[in-house]
Amino acid sequence: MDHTAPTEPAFPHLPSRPGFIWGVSTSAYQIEGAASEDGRGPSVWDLFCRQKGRVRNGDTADIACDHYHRYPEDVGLMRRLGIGAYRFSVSWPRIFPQGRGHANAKGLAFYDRLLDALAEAGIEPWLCLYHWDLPQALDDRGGWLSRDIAGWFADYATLIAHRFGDRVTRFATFNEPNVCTLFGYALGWNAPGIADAECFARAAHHVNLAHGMATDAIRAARPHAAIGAIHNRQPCHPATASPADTLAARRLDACWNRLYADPTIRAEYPPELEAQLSPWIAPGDMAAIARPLDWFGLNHYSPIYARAAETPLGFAWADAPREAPQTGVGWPIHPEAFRDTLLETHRRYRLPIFVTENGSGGHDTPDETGAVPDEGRIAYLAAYIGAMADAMRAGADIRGYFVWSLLDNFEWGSGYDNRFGIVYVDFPTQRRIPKASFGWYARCIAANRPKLSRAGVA
Ligand code: IFM
Repeated sequence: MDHTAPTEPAFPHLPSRPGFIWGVSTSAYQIEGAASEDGRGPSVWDLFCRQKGRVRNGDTADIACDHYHRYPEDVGLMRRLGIGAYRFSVSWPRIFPQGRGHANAKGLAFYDRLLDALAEAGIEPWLCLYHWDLPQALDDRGGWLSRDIAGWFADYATLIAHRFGDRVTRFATFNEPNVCTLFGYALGWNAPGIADAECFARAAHHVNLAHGMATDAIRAARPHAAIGAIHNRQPCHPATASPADTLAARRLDACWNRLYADPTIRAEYPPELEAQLSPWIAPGDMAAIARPLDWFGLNHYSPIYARAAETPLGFAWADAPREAPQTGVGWPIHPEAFRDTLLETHRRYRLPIFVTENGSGGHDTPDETGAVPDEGRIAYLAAYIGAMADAMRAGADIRGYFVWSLLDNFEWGSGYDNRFGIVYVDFPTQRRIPKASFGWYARCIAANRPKLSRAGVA
């Protein structure tokens, strides 16, 4: 097998698709650090991390990967990987320390520097507006519970599109709206830490409205932008075959897989949630939410499980069956579920799909030689990329794949314990050590690069 070292899995070969994009993803809050530098305002996560017991080991993202200062080294790593695109998010509180009003020139200048470095490396920037770091000043005014936030978000989108749209074509409005609302407003696991069914429905609807208004704002500022949103879609299974657990899984599926993609692309809410949402829906909202989009961002890791419980939404997370193989952080490994999710997403939404996150978490440590062998992650990536190739052969329109993540980073409530990077970060020194999976991914990309004919044409 070409390019394959004896001990590593063969590289999955994708069906030939000219222009297929290989990339990596990160998010601002998880890597940037510099939390109070150059005028950045606090986000809801800065305060959440300071509440006792919210984040493992009391970790904060004040420094994180110090990417704010070390971005040239990180872009250098991307260049070594041979990727074509880098998905990152912009920190709303770095741009608008108060969430709106006065824009922070130094915050904007940071993203100018990053975009220039990417251009220099020949890497296309994919810019996501929101990866969960809501400005605290807006939360103080109600945050996602306030309908006004849709307009605040659209104003932020307008500024970003005007400022960076000369160098960015690919814009995403939200990353995983399901996680930030479900975990942040229904389960209380993420910032701002609310556990209330009514708050969840309000927040969800306002996120959808904000998505629609921001889509229009970007389009108005940059008519040639390619706009999408990024959804985490995973099969939801009942913990047991009981009718109560089956209903719980159906409700989790509505909240997790359909509550955002269905209204934004199909102009309809899941029937299971209509009663909870209807008090917040004003005339004209569904048309304002369902704006034309250019692509679908799919994040996928593993199936999830639900059981009936007396919680605000009537379900609770359940453990995966014991016999299922698991990643280092205990997530089930099920590449066939990825293939099926890709096919189902293709059939349901009919948009070109980019896999914007996929990867494996673990508790990696350097060995005695200083190398970081992560064979488990390599096996995971090989199996999942292979499953993606199967979905492509079965007809799914998949145009790109981004690994989560370039770097070990601040993994929300798990702090720095769970490492998803293909580059190890030694947080006390900020030294970057490419893991074995980094080399594997680089070789996988190279093995799938279109071969040039003698005439130099692919
Ligand atoms: O780290 C997160 C990311 O922020 C959103 N998607 C899942 C990743 C792993 O948990």
